Amino acid sequence: MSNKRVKNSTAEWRDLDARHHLHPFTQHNTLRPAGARVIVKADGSYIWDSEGHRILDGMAGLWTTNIGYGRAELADAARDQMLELPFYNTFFKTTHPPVVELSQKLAELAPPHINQVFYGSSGSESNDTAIRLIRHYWTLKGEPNRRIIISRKNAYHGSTIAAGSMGGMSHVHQHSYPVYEGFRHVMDPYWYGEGKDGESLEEFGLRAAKALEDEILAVGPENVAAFAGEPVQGAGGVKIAPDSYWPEVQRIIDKYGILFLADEVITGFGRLGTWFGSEYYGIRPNLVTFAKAVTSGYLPLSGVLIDDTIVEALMAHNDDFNHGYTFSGHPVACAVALKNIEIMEREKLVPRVAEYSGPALARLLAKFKDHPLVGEVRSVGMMGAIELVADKRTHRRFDNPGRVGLICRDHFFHEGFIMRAVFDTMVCAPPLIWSDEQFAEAERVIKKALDQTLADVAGEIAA
Ligand code: PXG
Repeated sequence: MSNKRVKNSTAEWRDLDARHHLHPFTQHNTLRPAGARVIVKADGSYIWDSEGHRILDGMAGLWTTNIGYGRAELADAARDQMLELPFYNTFFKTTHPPVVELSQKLAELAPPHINQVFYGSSGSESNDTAIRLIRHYWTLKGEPNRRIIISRKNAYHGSTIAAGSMGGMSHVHQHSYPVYEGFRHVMDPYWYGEGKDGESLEEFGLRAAKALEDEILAVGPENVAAFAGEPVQGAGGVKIAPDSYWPEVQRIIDKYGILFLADEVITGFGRLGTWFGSEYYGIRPNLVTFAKAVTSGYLPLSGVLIDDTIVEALMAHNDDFNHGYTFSGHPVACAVALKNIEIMEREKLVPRVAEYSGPALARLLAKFKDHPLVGEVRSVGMMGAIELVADKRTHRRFDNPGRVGLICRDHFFHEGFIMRAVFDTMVCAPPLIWSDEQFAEAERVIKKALDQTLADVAGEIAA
């Protein structure tokens, strides 16, 4: 690979970055003196920094590069489309071949009752679209009081004010007070953190689902528009619901006749070993939001898959749905998405997760469950987590949540591996292309980094 961007200018890039670039979700007064890491190139499952370190990417960029880096076919698809039609809008009764072809393809991959797509460029935008569409639907149906959307604590649905309000992270709400009204947050199905002594996984799953029904009854079913949830909470810490949870949630949704929004920004496009996480869990959402891996991150693209019930309501009225983005259905992003999906199909990456990589990730994580720092390991498909705790027996956390996670994350990085710290839970979501070589490399690095972290905090661990 060419190394053309790696010069001896790391210090200069860091300096310019500190002076001119504000980063997302960052404490700038600590980043500035330390300096940002400069990532200069990537290939396959690896990234390289400006000092020449090769790093195994256990996070697929940010839950995104499912087919891995360095795919020339995607660059060719983008180049060809840029020369043919780099941009045209889809507003005023116009369309173009890439958006039509991608929509047809997505309708084919989505569950049978879903046949239409509305596009944006980010997951946040797609959730904003879904929120507006849900409320518009109920207005069209003559039930305008149905405004409340119930989601879950620790959910991440994006950073725009509406998507951030629907999300359940208090530190996201902090900056946008007052958060939009009309959202309620119920407990997330997080057994390791919320399960009671003696409560089985199955019982806990039913209790977590009941929190939804309790909230519906508390606010009045006639006021509830929808339930929104990620099939597996990603940014919240790879929280995987017990088997009893989703069927019960679906039953409650059906009982009260509310809409169901599945946020598949992370679980879409193969991460769980099915095209969508809804298929994995056997749930029937009315709306599915997607982003990230639809293009494997090579270009920004997102959307909402919308079921026939909602489309029929739109078709039955003359009202406009006054919503859209300049880049809704951007032709180059759509062309890249089509090529990305073609590659996933050709290389059978989705069944590969079900048959090979998902089980391999589970085996890898299981090797660390007896480590003195580790409270629990869990995974589904190519999403995994290692919980770091001060006391394995009682699940007691370390003081100052997040501190030990960052220590561990830095050890990972120095060993040439990226896992993300969600407070003290280390999470991973590797590209779907990992082979035995990457799993073996990850095993060596995780062992080393966990041991180094243990040495740093040994005095805080329960005997
Ligand atoms: N929904 C889900 C489930 C997400 O994970 C979004 C919506 C918003 O997508 P955009 O494209 O607007 O960022 C996301 C994004 C992290 C992290 O630290 C996760 C996300 C974004 C940034 C950081 O894990 N997920």
